[in-house]
Amino acid sequence: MKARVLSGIQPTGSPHIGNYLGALKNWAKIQYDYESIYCIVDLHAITVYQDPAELRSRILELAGMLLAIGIDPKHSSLVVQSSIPEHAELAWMLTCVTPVGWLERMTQYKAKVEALATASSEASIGDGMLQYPVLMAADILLYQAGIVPVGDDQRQHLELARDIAQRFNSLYNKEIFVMPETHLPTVGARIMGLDDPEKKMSKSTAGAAHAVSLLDPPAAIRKKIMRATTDSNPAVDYATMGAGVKNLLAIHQAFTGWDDAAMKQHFEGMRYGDLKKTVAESVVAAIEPIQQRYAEINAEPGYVARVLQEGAERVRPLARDTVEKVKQCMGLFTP
Ligand code: AQP
Repeated sequence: MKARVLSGIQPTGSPHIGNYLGALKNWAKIQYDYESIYCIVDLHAITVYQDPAELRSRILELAGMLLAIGIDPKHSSLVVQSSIPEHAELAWMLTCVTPVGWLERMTQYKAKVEALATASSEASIGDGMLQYPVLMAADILLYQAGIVPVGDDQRQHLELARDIAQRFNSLYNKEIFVMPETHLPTVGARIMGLDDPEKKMSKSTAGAAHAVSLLDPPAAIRKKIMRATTDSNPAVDYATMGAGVKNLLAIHQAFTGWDDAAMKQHFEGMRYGDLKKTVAESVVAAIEPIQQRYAEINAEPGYVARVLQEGAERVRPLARDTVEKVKQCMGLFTP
């Protein structure tokens, strides 16, 4: 039997090259080696207010994009999280065994709270934001996924999922949950914002020059990369280069697959204008075929919705089975 893989992405905006290089590209690559479940995590998205009409259309846009980057519905189950109620059901049961201190220590929670507190009133920080990693643990443990391919930024959440699984198993003295492992790509694991290379590229970060979306037309991609923040040097110097230049090189390397020696030989001493042009062309070349497939997928009415329905039907029995086991284990009512 193949090991089971699970990963998720939030429909919080157009997927960007950070999502692609840190996660999605790898999803498409490994799907044939595992039994894969890829989840559009809309319940996670609503931990921050989302305009309902936009959220609805982004879910379908993201599903189409996942198919366009190569997720093959014959091999992978593509699922919208809220279409399987067991995600929320298991999350509640796990919440009850998770010490609140574990959640308060999560760096992503602290960063999001800080960003929201300065942007608006503190009242907009919902409890869902604190519970976010418990819901993520539920996503993983619901399907007994052994492998969870995520970007480097999600590593802490994955460790928490393991801690929760371990705590549950030992509290109830039963091996209910499979221990999930991480699976990280080596290059491009963390892509930073083009406008601020100290912060990771994010779908929901405002700013026209922050992220390259997988749906950006070539002219917009070139423009954004030409405006990327570098440093006060005129040209690439591997000994002293700052975070912005490192980020551009990481993007190029992840898209082309060049090794470190080839990268250094090509870019050492190159002026920043030329560096940016080279990177922009490698990004455009990689994204154009994805955009073509996206257009083809959307030209077939009802196709994306059908894939999502089939995905949900395939995984529902797994989800039901885990929730029944957990309910029995905890002494909950199981008629
Ligand atoms: N900048 C990044 N570099 C590498 N990987 C990244 N991922 C996200 N940003 C980067 C990976 O993409 C997958 C899906 O991400 P997500 O939508 O679940 O959540 P996120 O990490 O919060 O992504 P964003 O783009 O930053 O979204 P918002 O703005 O909504 O918070 C994950 O595997 C993640 O590691």
